[in-house]
Amino acid sequence: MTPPAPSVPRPLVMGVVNVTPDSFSDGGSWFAADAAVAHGRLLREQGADILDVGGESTRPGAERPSPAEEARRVLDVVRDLAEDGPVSIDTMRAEIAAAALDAGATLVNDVSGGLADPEMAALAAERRVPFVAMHWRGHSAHMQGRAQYDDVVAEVCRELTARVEALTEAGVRPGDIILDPGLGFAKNAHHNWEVLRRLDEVVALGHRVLLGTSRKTFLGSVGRAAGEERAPLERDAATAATTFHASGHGVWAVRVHDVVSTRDALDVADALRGGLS
Ligand code: PMM
Repeated sequence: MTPPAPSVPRPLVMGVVNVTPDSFSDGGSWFAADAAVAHGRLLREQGADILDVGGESTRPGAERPSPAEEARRVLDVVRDLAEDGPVSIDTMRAEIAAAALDAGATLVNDVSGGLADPEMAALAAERRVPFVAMHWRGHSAHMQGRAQYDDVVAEVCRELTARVEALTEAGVRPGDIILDPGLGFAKNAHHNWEVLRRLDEVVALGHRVLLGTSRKTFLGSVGRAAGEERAPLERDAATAATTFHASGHGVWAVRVHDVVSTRDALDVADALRGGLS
């Protein structure tokens, strides 16, 4: 007997390729271009649908690279990886996004949702590519001080809706806008859990939703006493648990460092919901 189709489509897997010396989760591991390309190819072999290449760490307190340095980090990596599959560029700078699209990227992932660079919305409109607008309240040096909400989910949805309005006014097609609630960005652990509990409200905004929980601090502290948090590389099982949860709520894609455990979580979700036998 053929199993019934799953009730919600399976999320895509976006594999993270950080070409940075200082990302919190894997800082420095793939800083050389050839190491980053090899890592991206491995993630693709493991089942990543899209590779997200970034050259700026958003870790609290991280210093921004110059535009020239960011370009130097990411463009060769994008060019190489785009030869054999979809690549997104994780940047807040329109000039880097433009150069990465020229190098073969097909999606722009802007953690500021177009707020950090006034040129970004026009670029996304002109290039007609999918554009990830993440919920953001300022650069990493300031963001944790802005983690203040009466109702985090309502406010995230309201602020994302304002981004959708600004982007569509600039000419971005609504169908190209992908929303991301921005876990860990101007949000403490309590806020992150609340967003995860109420993901349906973000999905109900009517856009594709990308979710990034991978190896974030709140997954290091869950179930652990202060001082006994898991290190970033020990957070993949907890990340997979959040992927399992997200897969039941209509999320379009999950952005993760570890593709193997993510695929396992999605396979389990599919099997339980009748998509695999
Ligand atoms: N998180 C990070 C970087 N880029 N992009 C999107 N759309 N969503 C996220 O949650 C997100 C992101 C920070 O994580 P990293 O330093 O491990 O890449």
